[in-house]
Amino acid sequence: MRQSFGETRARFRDNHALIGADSHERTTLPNWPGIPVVFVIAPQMGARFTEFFAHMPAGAEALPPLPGYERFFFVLDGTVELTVGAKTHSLAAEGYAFLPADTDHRIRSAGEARLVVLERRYLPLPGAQPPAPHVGDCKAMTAVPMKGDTGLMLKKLLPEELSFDCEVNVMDFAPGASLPYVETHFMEHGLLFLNGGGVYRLDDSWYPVAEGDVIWMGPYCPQWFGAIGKGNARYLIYKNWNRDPHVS
Ligand code: UGY
Ligand code: MN
Repeated sequence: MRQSFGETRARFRDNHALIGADSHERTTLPNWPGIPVVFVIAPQMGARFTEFFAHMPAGAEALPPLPGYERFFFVLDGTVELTVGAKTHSLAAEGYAFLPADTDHRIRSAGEARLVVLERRYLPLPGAQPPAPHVGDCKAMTAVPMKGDTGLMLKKLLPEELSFDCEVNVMDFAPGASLPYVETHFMEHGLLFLNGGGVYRLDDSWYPVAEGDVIWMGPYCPQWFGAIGKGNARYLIYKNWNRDPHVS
């Protein structure tokens, strides 16, 4: 995207950040060999997780994250093959997978593919088994109204089990729909706009937002969204949950 006079919509504040594709900076990682990655959320900004885009060229292969870290990825473009143990899954756009910490796996791209990846250090629950790997297809899932509002439909991509220390959802707003109130909570969010846009309130600022934008919401960042436009606005949103705030 062309820019003039050094302008950007990117914002970085104490309790939130907004990063659009126009300010992406590609970098490299040892476990994503030959694969440009763009970190949009990282501990350096105060987050307790990472969110990044992986631009996989044809024939690339990604390795697992650091020991103790779990990984979620969602296919934005192209198709990848995920191998976990003896099983290989083919994941096309909107396919996704959760790999528990210390799960050996490989992600291969036959052609070009683009992923969004979330990673965090797993917080085990004493007495509970860690979660199992989980693979799904967002396109094939049935959405349910959020808090009774049929203008705001929700897909929960991960099983609702206490062994999971985070959730990843897709929220789909009809034109004109909004969050019912300004949320303020200790949990963090990493959010990617998949389609459409609107106005996002973060703390005391209101931002125009659109497809491709990423938002970090830190603990207690007041948050609200209203969809504007003729089409639906849809976002993928991570949240830490199922853990006491003393440890999460
Ligand atoms: O689950 C959530 O906290 C979600 N409703 N937050 C958000 O969309 N900003
Ligand atoms: Mn929230």
